[in-house]
Amino acid sequence: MTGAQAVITSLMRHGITTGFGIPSIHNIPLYEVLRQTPGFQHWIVRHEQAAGFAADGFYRNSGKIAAIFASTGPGNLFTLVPLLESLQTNTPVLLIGSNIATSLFGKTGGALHETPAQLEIIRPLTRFAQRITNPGEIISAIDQAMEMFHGPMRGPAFIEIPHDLFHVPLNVESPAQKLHFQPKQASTGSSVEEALHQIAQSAKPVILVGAAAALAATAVSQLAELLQSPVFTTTSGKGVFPGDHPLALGCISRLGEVQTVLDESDLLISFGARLTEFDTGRFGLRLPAKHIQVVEDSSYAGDRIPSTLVIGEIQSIAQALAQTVERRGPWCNVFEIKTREATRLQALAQESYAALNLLRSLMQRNDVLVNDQSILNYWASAFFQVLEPGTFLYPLGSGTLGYGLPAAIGAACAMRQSGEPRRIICIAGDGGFQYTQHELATLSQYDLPVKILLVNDRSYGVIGFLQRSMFGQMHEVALKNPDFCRVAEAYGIAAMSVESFAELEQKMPAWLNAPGPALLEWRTELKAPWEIGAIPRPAGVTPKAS
Ligand SMILES: Cc1ncc(C[n+]2csc(CCOP(=O)(O)OP(=O)(O)O)c2C)c(N)n1
Repeated sequence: MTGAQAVITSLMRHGITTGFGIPSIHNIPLYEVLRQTPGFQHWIVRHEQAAGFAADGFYRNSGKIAAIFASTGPGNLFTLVPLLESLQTNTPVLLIGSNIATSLFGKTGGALHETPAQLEIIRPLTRFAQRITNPGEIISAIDQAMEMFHGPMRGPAFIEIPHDLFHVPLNVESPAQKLHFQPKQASTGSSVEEALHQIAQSAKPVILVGAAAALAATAVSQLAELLQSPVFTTTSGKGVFPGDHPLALGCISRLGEVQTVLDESDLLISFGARLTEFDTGRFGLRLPAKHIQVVEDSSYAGDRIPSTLVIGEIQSIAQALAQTVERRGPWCNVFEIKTREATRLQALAQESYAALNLLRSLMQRNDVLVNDQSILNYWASAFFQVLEPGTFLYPLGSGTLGYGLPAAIGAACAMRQSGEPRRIICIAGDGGFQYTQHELATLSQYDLPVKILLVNDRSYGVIGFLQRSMFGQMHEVALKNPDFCRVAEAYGIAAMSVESFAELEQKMPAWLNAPGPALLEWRTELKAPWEIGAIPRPAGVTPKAS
């Protein structure tokens, strides 16, 4: 077995049977093995950045790990932003990247793609990174990456392989049997006891659910129902608790009603939630006097927000709490709050809110909404109702533009491989879309049925809003754009454009139900949710006095 065969055999042994990448001079031997491995599904993209985002979207939608294949220097470095996104959201992805030949190590200058300290550049954006110096190390490096993927702090792994080692035979016939991974860190009984004590003392508990609580969803629901406590989610956790549950109070990023409830509550119990700057109005959200934070690892929570940490497997901790707490009556009228808020939002008469409600009404429960970073995406974080886990993808780890389309491609590939028919919808602005617009080629090549809603305001709109708020003026935000419909059509993708909400309403069903990929360009100017008062403005985004 060669080094290249060891890589693919190890991946397959661990159930990693999907990869995104671009063949290159330095990793051709891997692609030769892939050619001979029909059980491995490889998807070619047009940029390594897209390979990284696609692997991220693939995992978030399916819970399955995908490999990213990239080559020495530029190829690997183009994955840096996706690795950052996956790192900050604990999303497992495995980058298999090459390096210059071992015979060229030790001296510098002139080697193709040579990159100073490649491993050291990438390592901080991973939770496991290893340089292979002997092909015999490949199998154990992939085993160690897998162990990290099953541990409490998951995220990206990088295995760097000098390209000559892909050809070198190993002294083993085939990798050992499947590994059995250590169970996740067990919780300490005293912390669960302490949590139970605080819950018993609390008269008005609220629950917050983050993405890391996905496996604990049933137990968290049981707990919420016993306590009759309202349940919020983070943006990443949307769908972990179904948005149409009678106790669901939506996403904390919308502040407003959230703050009112939190101010009244005396205890926050959060499960697998990271309280980010984006979700907390720049860390301005006031939390109840007590906060029990259930996480798998203390570094996931971070140390900006004080809490009583309960560390361990979230599902078993939630189960332990649900088995012990006593049933009680409601302290908060969730229905009334939701009705009041919906009336207030309707009165704002914003097409952004109406468009999201229209989209939701036309989508099935398990259809997937993948977000870029535009004004409509901020509205979606705050108000779009999500009904199932893994059906709302948002680049909260890095806040990067350009995530939407390639992550939607990853989700669509997961859907294609599982055979489960779902619609994958991507919302992006004209600015963000152009970061990874070239992935229309990937969509077209595989006929992946991603529906793109492109909101074209011919500007970096939200930045314009911030500039107006802070300085009363705008600068360098206006964009001269291509004709997006013609661009899509040039890639062989059906496209149409609408100029009004009435037209959007009329065309949306045909766009959503198109058999293959389809782009719907909505030419409009939407107000940012902070501008119109749908979300209170965080400190620092107050209108400039004229
Ligand atoms: C890589 C990257 N660069 C810059 C930003 C800052 N940024 C956030 S939103 C935004 C404007 C996005 O414009 P567009 O996609 O057209 O959406 P709009 O705000 O107009 O709705 C910018 C530049 C970012 N988030 N990511």
